[in-house]
Formats: sequence, structure tokens, C-alpha cells
Amino acid sequence: MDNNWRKTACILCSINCGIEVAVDGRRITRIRGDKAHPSSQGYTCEKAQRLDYYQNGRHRLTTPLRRRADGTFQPIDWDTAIREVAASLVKIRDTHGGDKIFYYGGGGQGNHLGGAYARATRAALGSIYTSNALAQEKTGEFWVDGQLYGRPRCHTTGDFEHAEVAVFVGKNPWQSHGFPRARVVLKEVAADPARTLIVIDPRRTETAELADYHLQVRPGGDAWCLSAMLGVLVQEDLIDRAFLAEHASNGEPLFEALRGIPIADYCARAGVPEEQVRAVARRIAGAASVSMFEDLGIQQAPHSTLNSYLEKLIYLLTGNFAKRGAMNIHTGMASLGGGGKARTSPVTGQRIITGLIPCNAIPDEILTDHPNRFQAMIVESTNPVHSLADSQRMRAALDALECVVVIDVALTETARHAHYVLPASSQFEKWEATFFNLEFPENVFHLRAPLFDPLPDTLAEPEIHSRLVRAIGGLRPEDLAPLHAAAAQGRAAYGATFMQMVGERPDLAGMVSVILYETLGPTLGPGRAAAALLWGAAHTCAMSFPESVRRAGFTGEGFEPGERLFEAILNSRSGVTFTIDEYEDTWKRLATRDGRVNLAVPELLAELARLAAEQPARDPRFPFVLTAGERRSSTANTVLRNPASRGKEAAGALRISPADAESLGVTAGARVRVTTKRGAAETVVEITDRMQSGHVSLPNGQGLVYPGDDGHEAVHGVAPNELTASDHRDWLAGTPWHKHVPARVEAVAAAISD
Ligand SMILES: Nc1nc2c(c(=O)[nH]1)N[C@H]1C(S)=C(S)[C@@H](COP(=O)(O)OP(=O)(O)OC[C@H]3O[C@@H](n4cnc5c(=O)[nH]c(N)nc54)[C@H](O)[C@@H]3O)O[C@H]1N2
Ligand SMILES: Nc1nc2c(c(=O)[nH]1)N[C@H]1C(S)=C(S)[C@@H](COP(=O)(O)OP(=O)(O)OC[C@H]3O[C@@H](n4cnc5c(=O)[nH]c(N)nc54)[C@H](O)[C@@H]3O)O[C@H]1N2
Ligand code: SF4
Ligand SMILES: [Mo]
Repeated sequence: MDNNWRKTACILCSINCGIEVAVDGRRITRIRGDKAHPSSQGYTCEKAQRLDYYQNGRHRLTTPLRRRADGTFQPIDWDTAIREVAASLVKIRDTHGGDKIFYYGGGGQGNHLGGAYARATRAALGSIYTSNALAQEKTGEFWVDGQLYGRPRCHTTGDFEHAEVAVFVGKNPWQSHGFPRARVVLKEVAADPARTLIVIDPRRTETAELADYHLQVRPGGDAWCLSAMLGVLVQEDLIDRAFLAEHASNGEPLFEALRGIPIADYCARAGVPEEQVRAVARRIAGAASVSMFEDLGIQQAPHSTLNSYLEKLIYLLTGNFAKRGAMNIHTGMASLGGGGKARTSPVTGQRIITGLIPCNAIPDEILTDHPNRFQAMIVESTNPVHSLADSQRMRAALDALECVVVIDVALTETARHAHYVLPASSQFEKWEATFFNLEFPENVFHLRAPLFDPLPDTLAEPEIHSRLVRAIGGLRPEDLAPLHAAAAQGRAAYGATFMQMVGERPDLAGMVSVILYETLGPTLGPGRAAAALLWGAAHTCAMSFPESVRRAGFTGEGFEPGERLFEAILNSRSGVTFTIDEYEDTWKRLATRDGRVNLAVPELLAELARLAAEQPARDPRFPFVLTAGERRSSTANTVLRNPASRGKEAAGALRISPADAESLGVTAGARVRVTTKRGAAETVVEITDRMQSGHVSLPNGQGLVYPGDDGHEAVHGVAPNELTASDHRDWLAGTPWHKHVPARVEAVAAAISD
């Protein structure tokens, strides 16, 4: 290998493909897939080629900032920044209570170490409420997992590589990935006459184009479509009785509900042909194995939590669980959710799922005179003004807080409302990793080494949190002295002393990440202290999944498997297979009391029953359904800010069907105005027969500020959440309906000439 090639990973989606890059000075000049990476195996998509737009550009922050009264920012040094941030947050804690300091974020698609270290800052402050973007997509699904499998963290994953039938519901993996080597696997399924690809999506997506069956559902019609499929399974007696008798409980209320589904009527309401729905249900029931993937198309649309339940019932009733090619519960290196014991949010009493407050409730928890309202917010590696529903309201919420601290690489739309902005080193300037380790049967963890020195005056998050914890007064030198002494004697002594400390000092438990960083970190080799937290994670993993870790080659007695796993993580630059599962392991991970899948969820059976009487809400002022945030080849959330990274798609066009374009009197590239009850935006149209009539779609991750050559800042494209409303959400999980925004579309030129 040419010595110039260095190993890292792509950070633009959750798959984090292993890559090799050539660098020239501080620039990433060439990028190719890393064949030695255990899950991506050399695969990448075209987006990886744009990583230099993240690493270098006019968006990068190079000094801590403090906001002046007039809204401009003043550069300050790190010591001042840490001192003032700590003082400000301590004052809020001492006046109002640490629980009034809300923490949002913790990582994006490629970086989760920051969030893990932030737990120490939160613990030092007594900050207990938290959330992140998962609470505007996955919390409904997690809640359903909790009902079915006993714990919300019993997360399932599809084995698409081996599945005879692959089903994607509101998911376009050709563009958005979501499982390793997505395009290769999709093409394999599509090319094999013995295998079947099924897509449920209102658009003829790139994935739908490959599919054997495309159920081109009406936007928001999924609850009827999925319940019709379940109705066919029960009414045609296609369910796996043997599997259900052995492994499921409480099926009767569900079967009774499904026996009563008026299939023809529900297909008509969903906008899908009844014969096609029956054929799809029969194909699923007849398959040796089925894997399914539900994503934003149903999770961010009406009935989102019910949709998750119905989607899961399709594979459960056909016995596609805990076996090859089907759905299984995977291992993990660490949790992606929040901590804390609170079950509801402090002001509005919204349900907290996996420790996360629903994103759409956040402004309601601030814009109130309720005594429990949040007073401060720490925002890390996320851009809520841009990514949460109703940007206007989110800005107002930030402006109502006493202290907002943003940790980011860029002066984001959110950072502009911060009192302090702390500049992070980029993900190619520090040790990083993600906890998106969601694969089965082989699960992979990848610790990346930095490619470059940090940009001057930026810091990695572990160092930021370590300094904050000290400045807050969370850890005293005497707390750490025994661990420093033990670390000098070697890992075994350190392990014993650490376990003793955890047992004896529950007050320090919340700060273990920074404790490890400070005491174990310096022994790991130059610059590697950020990996210290993974020592704890590796041991926890080896204790939680002993057989699976052993099968992956990490054997021995007592602490040995965890220790070996940690060494492998620390020393492998292409990622490590940390667990190898057997399909039966899924049963061990089930957390229900009787060891069976619980099929009846009363809250959602009640919602299912209500479908019969529900008519799609139509407001004549807003005749279109707008999907605000479609994943396209050019988008990567808000990680790439430079509009040049988007190539030809720079404008962020509104996709619209030929029939709708004709009736609006617009031609390709014409300007239109999109209006919702919350806002309006102008953009150009792209006319495409991939869209059905009545449905229009805007890309995600656009509408970002970027300075031009002359230094003048401009906004590029439409920011989707200027158009969304925070009350437009699921009743149970609070998940937003970004894919289903009632909208009006008008030709701009026509309006002017009228
Ligand atoms: N290229 C790219 N890839 C990404 C990202 C990115 O920004 N760009 N972001 C990453 C992130 S954070 C996530 S969460 C994933 C999301 O991945 P996906 O969920 O696959 O992405 P979306 O394009 O938002 O939505 C998927 C599909 O839902 C469809 N849809 C809209 N309304 C409905 C409906 O009513 N019913 C059904 N059944 N479908 C509907 C849309 O037409 C779209 O094709 O992508 C990840 N990957
Ligand atoms: N309307 C609409 N809204 C949506 C969606 C939609 O489809 N439609 N999708 C939703 C979904 S699924 C998601 S996941 C969210 C995503 O939206 P966000 O949660 O806001 O996440 P990202 O856009 O990934 O933002 C990541 C931030 O991290 C910063 N960053 C990059 N590297 C580092 C680093 O090393 N350290 C630090 N501290 N910061 C760094 C980037 O500059 C950026 O500001 O958006 C949600 N919002
Ligand atoms: S965007 Fe996702 S699938 Fe594409 S190269 Fe990056 S990590 Fe891999
Ligand atoms: Mo996401």
C-alpha cells in the first residue's frame, strides 16, 4: 500500500464505511473504500468523495466565541471560555437546580465520543434531561420494541444479506443506506429470481425502481396499507401458527382486530391495489426468510408509532424472527439513548422514551413561565434550529434561555443564538467512533485515529468536557489519586481499583467517562486518551455478551476477554468485529417476563380500531402533501455546509409530478412558492414522474448559511423546518410528521404577472 493512504471512515451516514484517504497538507485529496473494514469491505457511495468539504472550508470555527449584547461574537481564549461557561451554568444550577440545564445532541452521523464524555459534564451539573435527533425519528419504534420485546433497547436489525424477501417501508436505502453495502445487496436481491424486493413508498424511488413489488401508497396511507396486509395474513390463514404457539403471547385481541379489517376498503384508502396487497402478503408468508426496514417515511408521518407496531407484526406473525435472513436483536457497544430516570418531561409531561424528551416538545419546555422550565441548554454536535420542527419557535426558545452553549465545528444556525460557542476539532483531527453498531450476526466497532493535527484553537470534546468538569468543581484531585496510582501499576491493578471506586462512590458514577480519560487516558499512548472510555465499554460488552465476544475471538478468563477486545479496538485501524452471534441469541436478549414476544399493545390496538372511522384530513388551503426532508445523493444532514459539495443539485429543488406541474402551469426550473401553516419558501421545481400527483418533496439538510468568496454569508436552498410546525406530531411518542406537511404550491412568476 502506498504510504500516503491513511485509514479512517466516512462520517456522512450511520453506516460509517471504512475508507482510505490520501492527504496533501491539511487536505483530503483522494478517497477509496477500505477492503479490510469488516462490514463495509471496500464499499462506499459517491458521498464519501465530498469529505474534504467538511474538513476544510470557511465554515470552520477557530476560536471560542462569546456573544455580545448586539448579537455579534467576540473571540475569547479557551481558559476564559471554560471559566465563564462553567460559572454561568453553576449559577443556574445553584439558583434554579441542575435539572433546568437541558442537554441536546451528543453526536452526528460519525461522532459519538463527545456525547459519552458530556455525561460527565451533565453529572457534575446535575443536569438530568436530555434529548437528541433519535427523539424525532426512532423513539416510537423503540417504545414499540419495549412493548413487544420487554425493553425499548431490544432493537432489531434485518439480515438483508441472507433474506429471501427484503421489505422497505418508508425507506429509500439506495440513497440513505441504513445497512452495510446497501446498493450491492439491493442489486443482488433484485437480480435473483428466487428473491423478492418489496418497497412501500409514495414515490418511485431508486429502490422502488429495483423492486419486484412497489406499493405506491398514498402519502400518510401506511396504517391502512399495513393493516390490510396483516388482515390478509390472518384472514387467509397465512400466519406461522407453530412459531406463534411457541414464542408469542397475548395474540388473541390482535387476531380479533385483524379478522375484522375490511381489506378492500383499507387498500382503497391507502391508494394501493387490493390484488397487489394480497400478492405481497402471500409472498411474505411463503418465504423462508423476510427482513424489513422501517424508516422516516412512516416514522415521520401520521400514525407513526402505530405504523412501527404494524410493520413489526408483519414479520412476527410470519415467524421471521430469531433466524437467518430475518429480524434479530443485535448486540451493542454503548447505548444511543439518554440517561436519567425521569419518565415524563418537566413542564408538559410528555413521555420520555429511552431517556429522550420528544424533540417537538422542547420549545414547549422553554417558552412558558412554568417554574420547571429549562433555563439553559448545552447543544453538542447537532443543529436544532435547523433540524427540529418549527425553526422560528426553536430560535425563540433559545433566545428565552439564560445560557446557551454550543459545541460545534461551524457557526451553525443554532450557534448564532448561543451565548458561548466552543469550537471542536473536526472528526479527522481527533480520535472518534460511533455507537451505530447495529449489525447482526456480526457486529463491528471502529475507532478512528486522527488524520491531521487539530486546527489551532480547537479542542476535542473529551478535553472540553474534562476541562468543564474541573471548572465546575465536579472532581477533586483526591478523587482521582487512587486511580492514578493504580494506572501506574498496570491495567489489572487499574481494573480492580476502578471496580472498587464504582462500588464505593456512587456520587462519581456519572463522571466515569472523564475519570477514565484523566486516569487511564494518559497510559494509552500519545493523544489516545479519548479512547479511555472504550475500556469501560469493552468490558461491559464482554460481560453482557460473553459468548458472542468469545466467538469473535476475545477469549480467556475473568477480565481477559474485555481487555483483549479493548486492545484490538485501540490497535485496529480498520474496525473490529466485536461480537459474532448465533440466531438463537435473539431469544436470550428478549426481556419479557415469560420469554415470549408480547403481541398485544392496548394503546395501539385502540388506535388501530380508530382507523375505521378516520378520514384523511384535507384542508383546501393546503391541497398538497409536502415531504420536508427527502434524502438525496447530494444531502448529508447538515454536515456538509459548502453548497459546492452538492454539485448540480445545489438549488434543492421541489420535486413535483408532471400532472401537478401542468395544472400549476410551471415548467422545469420554474420558481414556485411553497406555503404551509407555519411559513413559506421559494425554490425551483424539478418535474419528475417519480412523484405521484398531490405529493411534493424537498431535500433535507439544505438552507444552510455559507460565506461566499467575498465573505458575505448567504443561505443556500430551503431549510425544511421553516415550514414545519411542532404540534404536528404523533400522540404517543411525539415524533414529528416531517414527511407529511400540508402545503400550497404556487408559481411565482404567475403570481407576479397577475
Ligand atoms: N444521502 C443521505 N443519506 C442519509 C442521510 C442524508 O442526509 N443524506 N441522512 C441519514 C439519516 S439521519 C437518516 S434518519 C436516514 C433516513 O433514511 P430514509 O428514511 O430512507 O430517508 P427519507 O428520504 O427521509 O425518507 C424515506 C422515504 O420515505 C418516503 N415517504 C414520504 N412519505 C411517506 C409516506 O407517507 N409513506 C411511506 N411509506 N413513505 C413515505 C419518501 O418518499 C422517501 O423515499 O438517512 C440517512 N442517510
Ligand atoms: N424537516 C425535517 N427535519 C429533520 C429531518 C427530516 O427528514 N425532515 N430529519 C431528522 C433526522 S432523522 C435527523 S438525524 C436530524 C439531523 O439533524 P441534527 O441532529 O441537527 O444533526 P446534523 O445535521 O447531523 O448536525 C450535526 C452537527 O454536528 C456538527 N459537527 C460535525 N462534526 C463535529 C464534531 O466533530 N464535533 C462537534 N461538536 N460537532 C460536529 C456539524 O457542523 C453539525 O452542526 O434532522 C432531523 N430533522
Ligand atoms: S455516505 Fe454512508 S454509505 Fe456513503 S460512503 Fe459514507 S458512510 Fe458509506
Ligand atoms: Mo436521522
